[in-house]
Amino acid sequence: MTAETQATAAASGAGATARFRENKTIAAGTSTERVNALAGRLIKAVNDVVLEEKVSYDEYNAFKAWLIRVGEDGEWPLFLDVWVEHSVEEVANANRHGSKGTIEGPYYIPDAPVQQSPATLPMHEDEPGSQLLFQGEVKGIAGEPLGGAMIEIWHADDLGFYSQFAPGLPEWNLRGAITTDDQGKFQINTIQPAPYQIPTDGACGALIAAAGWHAWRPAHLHLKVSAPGYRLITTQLYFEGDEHVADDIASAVKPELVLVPTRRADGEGLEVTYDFILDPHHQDSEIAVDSSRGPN
Ligand code: MBD
Ligand code: FE
Repeated sequence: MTAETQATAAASGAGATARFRENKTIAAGTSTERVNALAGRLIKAVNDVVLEEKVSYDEYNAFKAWLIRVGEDGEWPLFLDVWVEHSVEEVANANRHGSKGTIEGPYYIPDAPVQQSPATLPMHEDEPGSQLLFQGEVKGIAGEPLGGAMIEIWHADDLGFYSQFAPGLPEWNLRGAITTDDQGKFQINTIQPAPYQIPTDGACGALIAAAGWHAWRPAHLHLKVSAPGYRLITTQLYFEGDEHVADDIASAVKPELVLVPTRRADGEGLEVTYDFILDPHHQDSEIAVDSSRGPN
């Protein structure tokens, strides 16, 4: 595993930046009024810090140098997803009734090979880490089982590395897209992910060290769950007893998302059960219908 230990912040940052450029569409059509309001408030917030904290030229120049380095290291996706995305997610998912969502983070890759449940994620034959059977059901908010729902799952290996962002790992290692059976049930065999430390050798790591913070996220599974006619949910699941559940650097843990694995009844390792409850799509359009009833 020497290749993996040579993973650098700049390499995974460059990968995350390239991924973002390929797949995210910038919200074209944001109105002048909205840009004025948001950019204006952001600039004012920074100026307020300068004035209230009496920021010196040395501090201002250190800040400028650091911002330049964030770009050089490709760490804008990492920086934003660790320190800002949780609030965006809170706004985006405030009106859901089903399962809790949380942040996507910088390491999602679409179009993983599709498998039907029961499935085993692609991994090395001697993949380090305890075996984990992750199982449950996908349903709608009335409890209706969603057969053929899609569960995209991705997670770090036992050393905390994500395939396609650290060198030396098979392309789809510990990544998959699993469809539920006609009862909406799924069984996914994988390994227990390890707690994850965000790269310490890049600009974000330098900030963390300079501020006396820690770089840890609790061990987590990343998921996107979807079914036709239902709202896709992006979420993560965590494990009770992990010390970083209580102080995730990315502020992305919610109590509903912390699972308690048990010894596996019919084999080695651990098993854990979680049901995903999806909101129907039409809730968004209901809002549109309601407002169309008004005088304008
Ligand atoms: C991760 O694995 C992650 O999930 C987030 C949010 C940020 C950095 C690395
Ligand atoms: Fe992650």
